[in-house]
Amino acid sequence: HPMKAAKVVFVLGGPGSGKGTQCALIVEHFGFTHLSAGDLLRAEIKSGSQNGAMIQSMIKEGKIVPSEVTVKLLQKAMLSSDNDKFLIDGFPRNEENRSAFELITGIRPEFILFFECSEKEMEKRVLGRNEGRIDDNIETIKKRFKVFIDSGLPVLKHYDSLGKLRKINGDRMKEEVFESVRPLFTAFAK
Ligand code: UP5
Ligand code: MG
Repeated sequence: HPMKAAKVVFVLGGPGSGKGTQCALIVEHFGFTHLSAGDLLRAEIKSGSQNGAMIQSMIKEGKIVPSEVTVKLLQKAMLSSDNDKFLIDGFPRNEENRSAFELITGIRPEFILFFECSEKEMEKRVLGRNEGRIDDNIETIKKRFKVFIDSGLPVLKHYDSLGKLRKINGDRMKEEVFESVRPLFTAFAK
């Protein structure tokens, strides 16, 4: 386990809850490296990889890509970085993701940052984003909400039972949300 010394924070929340937006602010203020599992998977599709077609169809359906694919991408990104502080955004999405990551990397997260946001607000944000994502349409969004409830909530429950869950009200303006996030990271300031 060559990465065992790395400091990892998992950043979780429903689709459009503001994970990517808040990660950018944490990077800027606290020098973490941001690894969005979704971005890594989308880059893998673009790269013309063997798995590209499979990943694309899973994302289009709002389904969770097999752990071995995602964990490998995260591991590769961590090993090729010279930083030792990582925000892992949008992963783990189910209990199987969680146990595969722990087993393969030996890493236990410092804590879990969880953005709580209403479906009404998340839907508005995702539909308003306009970045051409194949999953940003109302049918796929409904599926993403359901997968988040069915598969994502058990992960949050697990970390809550370990005292590692940090719940943030994500329903506010991004600057206000960040003021709640900031104190959680002051211990990691450079
Ligand atoms: N915005 C952000 N904050 C705002 C605020 N406070 N007020 C008003 N607007 C705000 O934000 C979304 C939009 O809202 C943006 O336009 C932003 O400006 C605005 P963003 O920060 O992008 O939210 P985020 O939570 O990152 O939303 P995202 O859509 O990326 O979340 P998902 O979890 O749905 O997407 P992700 O890329 O993580 O995963 C996509 C798919 O990949 C999954 O559905 C799944 O199929 C697959 N996947 C896996 O299979 N495994 C993985 O491990 C990861 C992904
Ligand atoms: Mg995102």
